[in-house]
Amino acid sequence: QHHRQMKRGRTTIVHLFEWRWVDVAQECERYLAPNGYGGVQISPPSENIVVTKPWRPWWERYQPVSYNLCSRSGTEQELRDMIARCNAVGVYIYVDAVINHMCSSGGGEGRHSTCGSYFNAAKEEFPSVPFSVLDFNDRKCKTRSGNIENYQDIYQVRDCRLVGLLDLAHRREHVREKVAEYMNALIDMGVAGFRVDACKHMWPEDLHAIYSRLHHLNTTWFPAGSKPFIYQEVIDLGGEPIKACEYYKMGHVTEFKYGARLGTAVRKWNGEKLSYLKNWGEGSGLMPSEKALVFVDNHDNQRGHGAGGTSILTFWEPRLYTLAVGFMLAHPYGMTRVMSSYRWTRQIIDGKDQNDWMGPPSFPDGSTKPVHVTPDGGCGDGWVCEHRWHQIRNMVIFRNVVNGQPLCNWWDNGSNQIAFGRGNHGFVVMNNDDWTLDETLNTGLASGTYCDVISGQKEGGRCTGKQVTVGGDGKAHFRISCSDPDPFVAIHMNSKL
Ligand code: LAG
Ligand code: CA
Repeated sequence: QHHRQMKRGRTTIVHLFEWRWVDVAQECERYLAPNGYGGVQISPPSENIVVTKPWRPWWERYQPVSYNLCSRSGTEQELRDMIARCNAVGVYIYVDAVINHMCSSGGGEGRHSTCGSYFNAAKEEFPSVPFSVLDFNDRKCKTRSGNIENYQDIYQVRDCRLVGLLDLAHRREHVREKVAEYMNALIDMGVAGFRVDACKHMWPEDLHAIYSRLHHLNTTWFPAGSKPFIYQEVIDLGGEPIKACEYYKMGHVTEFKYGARLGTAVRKWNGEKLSYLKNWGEGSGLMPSEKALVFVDNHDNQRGHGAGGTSILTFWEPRLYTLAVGFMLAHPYGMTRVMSSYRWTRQIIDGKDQNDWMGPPSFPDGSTKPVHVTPDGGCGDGWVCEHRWHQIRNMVIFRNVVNGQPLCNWWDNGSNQIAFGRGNHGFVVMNNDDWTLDETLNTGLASGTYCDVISGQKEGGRCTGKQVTVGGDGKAHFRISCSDPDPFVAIHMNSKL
């Protein structure tokens, strides 16, 4: 479950958070494939509870009531069509699998679910799966409230309810079978893997038992014998007894220290500097690169949920955000995931966003709005589409071009100006100081004139941005003013004029 199922030469996943399947399908064809994106993480496709207080929050999708494939993103038929169309253009689908729990114990009784399936949360009955009271962990959980109360106790973290969500008993054969059946239905439809939600709250041995029942990928699109790529969401910032490393043998693991620390460095908090990123990676205490799924922000911590805290950078601070994403995509560490968000009316009072629950752009009936692409290639109607920002898109291409090349020619000024290369394939220079960067640096690239893909790009043999001349000795002169629209420059083999 480790092989990063991705078309050759592609490296990066984009999380199209809350997008409808019909929009994902179109985006694969019209944008992701032509621009070298390797895959899409989709929002949970399973049927979930409909929450109306608050009104249709994004997090209702983390409360399944069955494994029927209908949600605010669309129907099973639309999901199937999306998978086939994305696969056809070499962009693979990774499903957000919510398997630790069902809906909240207070979810009520009835058919207030995305395809109208009946359930009874108080009685723990989910007949469409079916799960019944026996399939939940209640007797195993020892806390008074039945909820997780103390993260220092691994038994309650795994056997009690996460924020009141009915906790599935994965030790039971029936539960393993039903969860595997759900994941296998998706594999058979053609998905390439899973982001497994809330893995900290499940026992590694139970996850192993479930993963070992998974089918090989669909041979319409993948070589026979291919295994799904699995990346497990485990929030390990240190300080708790459950460690990310418990999950390495089963797949990749989300590296939450990445965004928290990178945000701190780019913000220059706690005396951090970009030059301190010289040993970024295992050397600075991150998990092994070949296990790490990395991201600057995710759907939780961009709005104060999950983990990471206030250092996390998001689209709300575009200049610093772009710099952080640029660093991530230029640096060889980890498997990279780009976030693609929607805007909401953020209202922070005493450090907490009162509207952190708000769902995607939607119509009054609660259905999700289509993603509208504007003439300039951006997105409208509240969709942010960070993955279409030219700097981010061009750095995804950069990462593909330099894939497999080692980090080299590191330079820094001891402060917040840094530069590094990737073999003889690409080079980046970043200036996060409050003064101009004006340096001649060894790029490792062949001599010639290159087009900076941050201020512009190569178009029809011409450069729409800054040009960089690399001499026969591999050296080039860079000048980045701290008031430039973006404080960094990136050049690569394919941006040579
Ligand atoms: C995750 N990873 O481990 C997801 O990334 C995260 O988005 C999920 O929480 C969580 N695990 C459970 O799948 C989200 C929200 C929570 C929300 C939960 C269930 O961050 O805030 O809880 O989904 O919808 C909500 C309310 C809670 C309430 C709970 C049960 O916010 O106050 O206790 O529902 O009613
Ligand atoms: Ca659990």
